[in-house]
Amino acid sequence: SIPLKSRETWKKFAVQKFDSKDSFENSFVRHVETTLARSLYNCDELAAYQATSETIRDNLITDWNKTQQKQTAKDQKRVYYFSLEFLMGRALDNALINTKTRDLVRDSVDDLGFNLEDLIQKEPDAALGNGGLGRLAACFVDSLSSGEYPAWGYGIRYQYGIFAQKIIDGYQVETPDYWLKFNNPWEIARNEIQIPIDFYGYVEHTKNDNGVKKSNWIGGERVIATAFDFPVPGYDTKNVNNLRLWSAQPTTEFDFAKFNSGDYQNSVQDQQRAETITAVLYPNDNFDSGKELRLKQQYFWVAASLHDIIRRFKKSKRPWSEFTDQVAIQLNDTHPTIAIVELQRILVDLEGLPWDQAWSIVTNTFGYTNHTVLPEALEKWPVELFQRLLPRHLEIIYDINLFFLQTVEKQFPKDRELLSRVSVIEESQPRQIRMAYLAIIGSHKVNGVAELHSELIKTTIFKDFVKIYGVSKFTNVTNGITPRRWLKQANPELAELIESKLGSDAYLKDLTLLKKLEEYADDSDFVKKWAQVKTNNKARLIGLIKRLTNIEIPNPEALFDIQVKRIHEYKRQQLNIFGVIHRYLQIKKASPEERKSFAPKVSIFGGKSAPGYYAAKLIIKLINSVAETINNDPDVGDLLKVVFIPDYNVSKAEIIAPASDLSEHISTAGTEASGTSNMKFVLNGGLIIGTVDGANVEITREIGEENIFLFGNLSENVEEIRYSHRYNGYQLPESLEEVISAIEANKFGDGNEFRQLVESIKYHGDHYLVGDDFESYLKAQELVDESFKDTKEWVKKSILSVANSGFFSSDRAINEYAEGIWNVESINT
Ligand code: 73E
Repeated sequence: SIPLKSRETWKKFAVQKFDSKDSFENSFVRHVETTLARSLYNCDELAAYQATSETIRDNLITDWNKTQQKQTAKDQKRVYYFSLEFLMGRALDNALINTKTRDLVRDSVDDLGFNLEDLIQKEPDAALGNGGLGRLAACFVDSLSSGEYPAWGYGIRYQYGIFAQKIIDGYQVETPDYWLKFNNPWEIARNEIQIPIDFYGYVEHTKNDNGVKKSNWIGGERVIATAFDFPVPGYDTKNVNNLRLWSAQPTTEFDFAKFNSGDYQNSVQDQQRAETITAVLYPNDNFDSGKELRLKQQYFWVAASLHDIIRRFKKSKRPWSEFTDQVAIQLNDTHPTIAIVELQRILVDLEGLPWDQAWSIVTNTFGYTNHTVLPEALEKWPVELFQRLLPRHLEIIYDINLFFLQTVEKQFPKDRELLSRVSVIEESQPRQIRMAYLAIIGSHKVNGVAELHSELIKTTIFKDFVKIYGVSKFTNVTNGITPRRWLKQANPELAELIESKLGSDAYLKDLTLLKKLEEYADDSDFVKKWAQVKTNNKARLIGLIKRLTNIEIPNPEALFDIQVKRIHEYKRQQLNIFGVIHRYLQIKKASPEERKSFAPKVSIFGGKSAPGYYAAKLIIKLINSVAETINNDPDVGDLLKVVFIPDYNVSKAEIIAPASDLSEHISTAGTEASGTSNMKFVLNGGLIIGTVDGANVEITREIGEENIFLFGNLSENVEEIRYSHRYNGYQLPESLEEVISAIEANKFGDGNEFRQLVESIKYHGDHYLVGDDFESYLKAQELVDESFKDTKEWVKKSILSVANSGFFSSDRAINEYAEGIWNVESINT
């Protein structure tokens, strides 16, 4: 470190954060002229965005450094959030809001000849995630920083985020998202952090001098993990936490055997392959594709993160027995489950701890969050693949399983069925490793993400484990969203109106303060302003739709009915579009006089399908075909418009969520673990039509059932109905038959094209219960139409919903994790 006599010099020149227009502008110009090597003559909007971001970044790094120093000095327990996805979206606007510098920066860039809103649009979305799971991780790091928890996120710095979606002839076409094409001001490359990660190879078994068995894994391929740090500023605090994302690089060590045999070309090429590990995010939501490269990503990221954490722990010179006083790790789904095995390997093979002591440390370190019960999403890996890629880890998994099954056998003697049901190894062809079971066995707490879901996992997929471990190992933490991004940033007008009544912005840190808005639900001046904000937000969305699709929405007073989320049969966009077709047929049948009684409506869809998910892609095509017919039918006019917004992402969600009158959360009951867009829409004053599924249940409880439109079969009946479909047959309701006939009669393009979609419902069991819920859905939609006609009542529902949505802040969720699972405290307590 720096000698004492030099420290005064350092202190004299300690970096000053900008805190005025002058100091901002000074830094901005310096970044344009030095960092970007430009000048006032060639500073375009992109350069201005970058200079602005560099200036903010300087402030963040200053606080980031102090935060890390403070956390190190305090030396308390830290939490590490392991997630294969962080769907962060844009950073600039969020940083301006969280550091409360937005007004100052807006005025400064105005002085400099730019418009802040335009600069913000220049930033590419950091779209390193698929959907809800990745966005949850992003909301959680925001809340961890805002709540001043000593916390790090760990993930992968994919070079390509989720693909960009184009719609061509109504079909989804995927194009690569090379989000790093310009210099990314929001990351700090830590080239000095280089962690070797091994794959393949073999295991050496030896004995030490005392005759104790030792295992030593000799890797066969090595890559280097380098760190990229993303500062995560909290709201209204100087606390800036770290999100560390790993990138794969080739080793500089050479394969000399190949090199010397004259195969220089291949030797270099092998090394180049290292980079593919972190090249691209797998674009499947709620689906396990089981590809070798995916498992490589998982081990690469987890091994690098654990190495980092252990290095930090070792600096404190504590004994291993204190590891769990210093470290909590949360597994965001099973994707990082191999961390359980890797930590056990490090402790036993490298640190020489006895198995049982190591295992106790491991299980007390990890917590596991389950996000889905869908069988096709539950991760399994072929034993054979593990044997090749991670041979020592497979041995350890066998041992973990053996010891686990031995205790089960003691507890439930002679129940062979039970043993085979709960074994980590599935005795199938090929044999597979059940990652969820490994995650349960290696963690001290397992949680679901909404009450209904957490109950479901206890009674279905993890039932046997409740019997074995007792119910207290299983808990619930209902998801949440950050009100900074999803209210203040996405809906500045509503935030301002709320602030005017609550007297401060304190609700952004304690969202339950919104409750006070109830007092104004009948205040006619407030109601009017509230409605005006919604109208303005709808106008903003109309502009976006026009830009992206060229579709004109003629009537901003129409009911905006929105469903934006990943396209999936279980989320039932098909149910929605069938409802739209039904409405269309009703309009067509009506006389011109009768048509006047229809409430004008705009049906808005958006979302990506996994590239290989044929049924979901058909749904997108159907929506676009229906849009084409309806939008061009003069009989319909302004009564109904249908829009598919292409390339749904976080920054589009920020414009869409504030503009809904109604949003749809209509999954087959028991399939959507939580949902989080439901929370975003409610927080922005939209009402919901939904099934009794996921967090809809708690939303209903919080905002009152008079303020939500529920419909459909309940989760406890779904299995029985499916069974009955299979063995007793079933009949679709006439209303749905009529819709299907219209599709088959080529009313929306070539009906033949949608045959597979139709047949899965008509003849192949209707797994998602579209037919069973259709009539109930239509009834709920009728109720919506009725309610919407009474504007005053509708706005009142909207206000009361927002007033009672405080529970859905991710701050609340994080506090629950901290207390109930991590045993971690905020730095100020
Ligand atoms: O209900 C959502 C939930 O709100 C759930 O489907 C989603 O997680 C959200 C946050 O808890 C989710 N994504 C995945 N599993 N559940 C998943 C699975 C495999 C790959 C990618 C994503």
